[in-house]
Amino acid sequence: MEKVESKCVRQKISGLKNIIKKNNLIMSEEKKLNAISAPLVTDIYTADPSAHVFNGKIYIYPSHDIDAGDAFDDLGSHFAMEDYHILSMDTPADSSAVDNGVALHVKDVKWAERQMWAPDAAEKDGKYYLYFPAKDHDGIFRIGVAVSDSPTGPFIPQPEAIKNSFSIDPAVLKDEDGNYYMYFGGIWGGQLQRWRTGTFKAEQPESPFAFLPEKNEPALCAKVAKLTNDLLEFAEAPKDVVILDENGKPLLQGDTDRRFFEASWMHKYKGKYYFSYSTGDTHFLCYATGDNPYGPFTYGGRILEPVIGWTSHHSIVEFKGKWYLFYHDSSLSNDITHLRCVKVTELEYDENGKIKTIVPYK
Ligand code: FUB
Repeated sequence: MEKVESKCVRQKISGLKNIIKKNNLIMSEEKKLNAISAPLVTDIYTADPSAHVFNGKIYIYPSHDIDAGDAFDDLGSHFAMEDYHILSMDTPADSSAVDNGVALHVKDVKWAERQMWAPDAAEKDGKYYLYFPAKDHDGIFRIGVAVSDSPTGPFIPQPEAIKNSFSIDPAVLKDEDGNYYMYFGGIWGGQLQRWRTGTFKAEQPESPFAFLPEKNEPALCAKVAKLTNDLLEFAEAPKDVVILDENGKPLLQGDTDRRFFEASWMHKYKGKYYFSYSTGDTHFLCYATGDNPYGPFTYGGRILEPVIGWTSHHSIVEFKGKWYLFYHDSSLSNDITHLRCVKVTELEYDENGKIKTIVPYK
């Protein structure tokens, strides 16, 4: 027993050291004190905040981080989340959010086994839909949906995952014409690279780097699919969300400061579609703009410089004429990766519709 424990601790420490070395992340008190915003809840760890305004109030659909004791690795095995709590706020100016308790637990989802990662929600005709990724009983990430009469749940899961769904980080846009679109996907532990040929590559050993394109090949894209009228299934086969550079060429896999990694979000500003995402191992939140929900999108710039912690994940929402970025960092726990806290700050555009880059610590 002693041996097993010390091996686990050794693994954790060496994983942590690798992450720090690779990414040169600095966890300093100084940085924390100069943060531009404070955690919205402090009694639980929360991350990946998807914010929406329903009935004039803000609801945040985050991941609920826990320390399940798993070793750190590049597949994100230590993100062992089991349930979702929905947060609510009357206005983004509130200094804290209300935690509305457990809205859905993995033990109540027949098809899912573990790792309830970043969720999102949508509303239609007074019903609320919680979209969430989780690993099924074969260790494959799928996306599920659960339904409630209330924005805070409890949510009743569908018995099966969404047909033909895969990978992680669903984000749903309700477009002005009444259509709903889901954006999703994530590389490395999010398994997107394993689906390049259309079927899941199950070959072992499982590595976050196997099946990725070469550096000089087009980057892997997030996916988009229109949803059926009942919001429970894909109405079409998912398509690539292509991001072009300033010369109209798709971003390359080696362009790690700009290419898609995970954490899709879509919002509209002055009639344009803004697709935003995380660059993962380079820790930026970036965006690209287009004229329709499918794109292609042209790279627009950075939204958020790196936060304390490895991951960066966000949502962008308008409330009473102002725009807000909901995001997370690890300042509450000082943990490098998986014990995070959600935050909010105002987001601004310049006169040409460019998002002004936010620096999270002054
Ligand atoms: O929270 C687990 C994973 O970390 C999310 O799905 C990713 O976007 C990253 O934030």
